[in-house]
Amino acid sequence: MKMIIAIVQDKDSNGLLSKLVDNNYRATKLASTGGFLKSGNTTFMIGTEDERVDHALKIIKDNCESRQQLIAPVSPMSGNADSYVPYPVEIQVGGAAVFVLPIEQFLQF
Ligand code: 2BA
Repeated sequence: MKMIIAIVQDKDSNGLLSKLVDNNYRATKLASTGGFLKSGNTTFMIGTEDERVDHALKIIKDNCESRQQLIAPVSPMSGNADSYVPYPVEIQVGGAAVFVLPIEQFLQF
């Protein structure tokens, strides 16, 4: 068994959850915050059999878009003036950051 941890953008989360459930995956959706942008994203925990991992990864890939996002300039008063960038910078976020972990035991009581 494996645990898939997928960090996705909030905009993709409801569509992805529906697709996972439609395909008989069990998933838990958590509200999370990205360390870099310090804005909300969504983390999925999906426990599944080894042979179903590739299909789950395809569903994630097909349902999570990569998007450009603008980072607003941060006031030099709130940080290091040396790293101050006075204009918005565009970065690419997502589609999904995914980890696949081995599971030693899965128990339900
Ligand atoms: P954030 O940490 O808010 O990062 C958002 C986006 O900012 C990243 O998109 C990346 O394009 C950029 N970014 C992050 N750290 C950077 C840095 N040190 N320098 C320059 N640009 C940087 P993604 O790579 O698609 O990541 C989206 C979200 O996935 C991240 O949100 C974070 O919540 C999670 N994530 C990505 N890689 C991770 C990892 N290795 N461990 C844990 N969480 C991760």
